[in-house]
Amino acid sequence: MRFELDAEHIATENRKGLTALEDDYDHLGRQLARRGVEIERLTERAQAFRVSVPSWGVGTGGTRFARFAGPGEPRNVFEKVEDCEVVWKLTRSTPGISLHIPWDKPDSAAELRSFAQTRGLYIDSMNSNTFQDQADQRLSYKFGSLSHTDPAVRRQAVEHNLECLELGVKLGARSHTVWVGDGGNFPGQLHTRKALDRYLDGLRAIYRALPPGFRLFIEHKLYEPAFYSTVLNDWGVSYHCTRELGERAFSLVDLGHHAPNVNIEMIVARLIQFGKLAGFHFNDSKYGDDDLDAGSIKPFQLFLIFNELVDAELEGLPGFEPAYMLDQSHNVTDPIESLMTSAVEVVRAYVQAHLVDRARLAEHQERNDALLALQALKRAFQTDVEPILAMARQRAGGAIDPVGVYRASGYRDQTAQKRPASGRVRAGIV
Ligand code: RM4
Ligand code: MN
Ligand code: MN
Repeated sequence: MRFELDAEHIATENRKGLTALEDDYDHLGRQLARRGVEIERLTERAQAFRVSVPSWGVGTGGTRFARFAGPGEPRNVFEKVEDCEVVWKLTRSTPGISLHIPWDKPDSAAELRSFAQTRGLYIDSMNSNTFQDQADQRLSYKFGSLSHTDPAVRRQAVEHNLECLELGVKLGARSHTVWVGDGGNFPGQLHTRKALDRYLDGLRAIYRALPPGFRLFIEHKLYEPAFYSTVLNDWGVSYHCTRELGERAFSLVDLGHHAPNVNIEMIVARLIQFGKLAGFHFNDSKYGDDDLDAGSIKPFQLFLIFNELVDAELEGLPGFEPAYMLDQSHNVTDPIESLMTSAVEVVRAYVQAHLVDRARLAEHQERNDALLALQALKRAFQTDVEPILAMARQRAGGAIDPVGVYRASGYRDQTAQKRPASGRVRAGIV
């Protein structure tokens, strides 16, 4: 029998915290009213916010040293969807799922699609994988895929992407993300310009096959798995490529794919300005592509990114339609708990960014008052919006305390029993 984390359990747990929440919510409401902000408008926005969950995020990750399997890991895409459902039920922000092919390739697309649908979920985005060799694969990606020197390898990589698109249509997805591991480990290994030309040619073939209504996202990354150089190394190259491709190609920003100290909010603002921002893979990092939970290291950066996004949203910039997704990997936490935590942090940054007094900020900017301009941002960032987030979740049928309710449900113990072989199955993480 399927173990359900049911509405009854959530409601029972919520009752324990509801009085305190209402009290905090009323108090915050009065505070915000003094600032001319109506709390209900923010709660509505929090409730409407959506961020997609990566199927590969519900499994345990691993480093290049080791992988420590967690109990009850999903063994196939259907079990991954079950875990995504838990994240959705408790946070009420994550109905979309991002799939990785071939890790998540179903025998029947129709079956997977309806499996998700009956749970209130949908397949949002496809991701191709040409950074690993699969057991049945003819040619190796050891020295690259779309940019490989051998045209036969390039063709194989393109074909894999076309297969993802075909499957994506059947699953009802709306975007396709291409991230490649192509690059060089040593100076001289790759001809820098020729490699990019070959990569772009491959992308053109994928772009030409893009189904109606689909958007193509490309994802830059400065290093790893290649340690000296990558073919799509930064947002500038990414921007160039999306322009070369056409109006349905966009640059995706994974927060872990930049050098330390890079001003990512500036990159976001520029891509918005140039009409080429695809959206995000949210996560956090101290050094590189650490794939830690969103907001765990640099919450102020996350807020500043949302400050740019909300600014564009409020201005109603034409074509501004960012796809929000999480992309993280968990080594020491329960993946479901980490994904819920990240989803909450992303909504938090979004709501805080809506608290920025933009008229004031504009005045400070006009007068070159750097101090008060920063204060305008800090005031929004330092507002504790937790009661808004919790109220939004609770009203939508989610949990006031997602991690607490999840732990009390016993879901992990149940899946550990139900999925005994899971420890041996690779969840598929890079
Ligand atoms: C990469 C990149 C991609 C993701 C893989 C698993 O570093 O972030 O988005 O698909 O990892
Ligand atoms: Mn990513
Ligand atoms: Mn990454």
